[in-house]
Amino acid sequence: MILVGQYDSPVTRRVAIALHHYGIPFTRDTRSIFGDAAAVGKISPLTRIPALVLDDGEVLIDSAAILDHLDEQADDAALIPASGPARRLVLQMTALAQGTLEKVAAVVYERHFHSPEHRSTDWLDRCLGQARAGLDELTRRLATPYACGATLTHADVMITTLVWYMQDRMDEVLSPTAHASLITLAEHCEILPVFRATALSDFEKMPRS
Ligand SMILES: N[C@@H](CCC(=O)N[C@@H](CS)C(=O)NCC(=O)O)C(=O)O
Repeated sequence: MILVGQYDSPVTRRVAIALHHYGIPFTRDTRSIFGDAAAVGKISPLTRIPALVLDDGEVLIDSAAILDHLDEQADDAALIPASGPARRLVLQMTALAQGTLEKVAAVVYERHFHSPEHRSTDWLDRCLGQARAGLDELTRRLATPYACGATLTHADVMITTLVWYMQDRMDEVLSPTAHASLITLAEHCEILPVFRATALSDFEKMPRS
């Protein structure tokens, strides 16, 4: 199978980390959604990443929908419990982290695509406030040693790739004190082999504005 997307995309990275964790072999298509938009659009209908091209040619899009398929393959080894409150907890923590990422990405895109005089400060303030609220709530709900308790789950992966993205791109609402527990969790996860396997190559970066 082929994972389409560069690793500066936290949601692409989270799929890659799950693939490594499950021991599922894959190759990569690292063409850029910006520099190679037409080529990526031929594979991924919304010109978004990640997309996963299965061995029979079927194309899956959206990290959550892709992980749903990979979790089925992984069965008992899945990074999420099969059912019940424990599953809901992982889904909700993951959704909080993914929703926070969406607000952070909205800020990054607004600043990238609009010159300062054309940016909406109302929109930026709203997104920054939502991102801060997401981080605050994640911090409040965070368990130890992992986000949802004793074992690594999709929530840890999403939080870690979110923290990495914010530290790299837009860290103004990520507080070293208020959100220290999220940063510590991310540091702990980043040294695990399955996370290290998804280190970025130099070319895998959205151009800076
Ligand atoms: N909900 C989607 C979000 C996908 C997404 O927004 N990907 C970004 C990269 S992190 C993207 O492709 N952005 C380009 C665009 O939306 O035009 C998922 O989890 O896969």
